[in-house]
Order: sequence, then C-alpha cells, then structure tokens
Amino acid sequence: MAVRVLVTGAAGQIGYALVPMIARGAMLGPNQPVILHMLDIPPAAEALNGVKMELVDAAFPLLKGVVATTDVVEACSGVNIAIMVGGFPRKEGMERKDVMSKNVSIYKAQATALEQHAAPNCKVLVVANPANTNALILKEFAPSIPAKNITCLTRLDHNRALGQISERLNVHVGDVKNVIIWGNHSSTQYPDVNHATVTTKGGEKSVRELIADDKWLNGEFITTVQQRGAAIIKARKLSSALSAASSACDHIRDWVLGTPKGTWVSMGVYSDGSYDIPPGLIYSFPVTCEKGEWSIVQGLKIDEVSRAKMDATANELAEERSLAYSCLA
Ligand code: NAX
Repeated sequence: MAVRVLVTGAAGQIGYALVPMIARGAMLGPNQPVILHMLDIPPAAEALNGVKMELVDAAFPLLKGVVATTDVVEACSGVNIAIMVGGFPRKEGMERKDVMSKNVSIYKAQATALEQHAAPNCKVLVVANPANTNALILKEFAPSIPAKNITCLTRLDHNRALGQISERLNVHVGDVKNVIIWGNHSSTQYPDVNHATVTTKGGEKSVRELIADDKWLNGEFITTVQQRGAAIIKARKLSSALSAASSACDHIRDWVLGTPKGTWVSMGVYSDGSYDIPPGLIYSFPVTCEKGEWSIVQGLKIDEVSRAKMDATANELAEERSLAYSCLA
C-alpha cells in the first residue's frame, strides 16, 4: 500500500529538492510506493502547481499520486508521515519575537489539522526554524498525537559533523559514525565527537585517537558545524537545500526502517529527562531506531566540558519555549 507523505512549504527550495528524493525512494526505500501531499500558501499556489507538473513529467514509478493544495485540511488528510518545511522566515529588521509569533500561529493551526485528519500513528518531522520550538508547539496543540511521534531535524548538523571528520582524516564518510548533536538546531548546538569512531583496516578506532589535534576538535570543528548554515548562505546566497532535503530523508528512513546495528543518529525528540536534560523540551539526542520507534542511547559518559555545552543549549531552548508561550498569551 502507498504511504502518504505530507511536505509543507513544498514550493520552497528545500521542498523542491525533497519531493523528488521521496518519489525516487530515498526516504522509504526502493519498493515502497508513495503518494505525495504538498502544501503551500496561496501566493505560492502557482509555483506549487509547477512542482506538481514536474513530478508528473519525471514519471517516477513509485509515485502513485500527488495532491498539491493550499488547504491544510486536504493536505493533512490520511497522511502517514508529515514533513513540516513551511514556515515564516526571519526577514531583515524583524525581531525574534515577531518571527516566533508568526511560526507559533502556523504550527498551532497545522497541529490541529494533523491531529484531526492525519492517519493514526502519523510520524512528524519539523524542519522549519526554529525547528525544536516549532515541534514543541505542534506537540502542545496536537495532544492526541503521541509525543514520541513528533521530532525535529538535527540530522543535517549530524551529517555535517560526519562530513568534517571524514574530510579531516581523508576517510570515506560512510566509515565515520556516532557523532552526536546535542540540543537546539541553532548555533548553540553541541557537536560532540567524544564517542565517535572510524572503521579502519585495523578495526574501529576512536576519532579522538585518530585526530590528536584537540585544539581543532574542541574549537574549529565545533564552530564549523555550528556555523555551516551561515557559510552555505554566504557562498550560495541561499540557505542549505539539497543537504537539508537529503538529511530529512535520512531522518525518516532510519526512524521507519531502523538504524544499522552499532550506529546511532541525532534526532530532536521530546526529552524524558535523559542526561539530566529537562523534560518538556524538544532536544537533540543520540538515538537508535528499531521497528519504527526511536530510543535515546543511554549510559554515555559526559565530561565537564560537554555538560556545560549541553546545559547551555538546553537553556536556550527553555528561553525559546518561554518566548513561544508569551506569543500565545
Ligand atoms: P523557502 O522560503 O524557500 O520555502 C519555504 C516555503 O514555505 C515557501 O514556499 C513558503 O511559501 C512556505 N510557507 C510559508 N508559510 C507556510 C504555511 N503556513 N504553510 C505551508 N507553507 C508555508 O525556505 P527553505 O529554504 O525551503 O527552508 C524552509 C525552512 O527550513 C526554513 O524555516 C529554514 O530556516 C529551515 N531549515 C531548517 C534546517 C534544519 O536543519 N532543521 C536546515 C535548512 C533550513 O534552513
């Protein structure tokens, strides 16, 4: 049976990169038919229709149907997976609170539509920024969707960290694993390599053993990952799109089909208090996935430096949550 996948903001640049990946099987595998539900706002309706035309023209064998609409109820009806890319971008001169207020109202409304019209057990991935807080608002206003079904994207940051290690060591990125992104998808995120390993001819080696340069690992590596989004904007004059789309596919694929044995990935999920991160935040943790369920990797040793960085990004998320709630008041 075809799986119905909603992509909001589908006429935007991530949407344009993402929908063909889904239609080709990059998200749910090469044997899983899909029906795409694409939502955007009325000013983008014509562009959205153009994307639909291109999807038809691409003649994807797995694509069993396309719904392109500006009606949120039609978009959410019967969807099994919802990828929330649509949102209000920060424009020059806008206060943080104004952007937050716009996104809070979008995510509040879309939460209700998903709760009422999506398929039972719909899995939700929020990509649009502020991703963690948008996901939290969605969770608050869709109380009948289990909290474990609502996540946000930090896989792009995770993949960026893998990419930096692989470039530095000149090894294939597929041989690097178990980096962690802790916290917020923002510049306070903490990319942690303390548990990361590389598969070498001589077996599995820790990244800290292979890269003796602590100054780079504790400094430039972290800031490069944190600031990578800004570096892409500077170079492309547009924000990351193909890497964001590809990471969204990775996030859902691993969630639905499982993580490889011995490998974890980073996902923004509802905190249960693991690693003393306050419950009630959507925070990025290392997780493994099996049979469509994620679980936070337990028992990792956290040193003092990591602790401080993990708490700092949690504090920022708590502040964002207060700001979001003040917009609701
Ligand atoms: P674009 O501005 O190209 O596209 C956004 C689309 O959303 C537009 O077509 C717009 O009309 C639509 N939209 C606006 N309000 C909507 C609503 N209420 N319902 C449905 N659609 C709506 O942005 P793009 O570059 O595609 O980025 C999309 C979002 O992803 C942004 O919020 C961006 O900040 C965020 N990102 C998140 C990343 C992550 O790792 N979590 C990384 C990439 C990206 O920066």
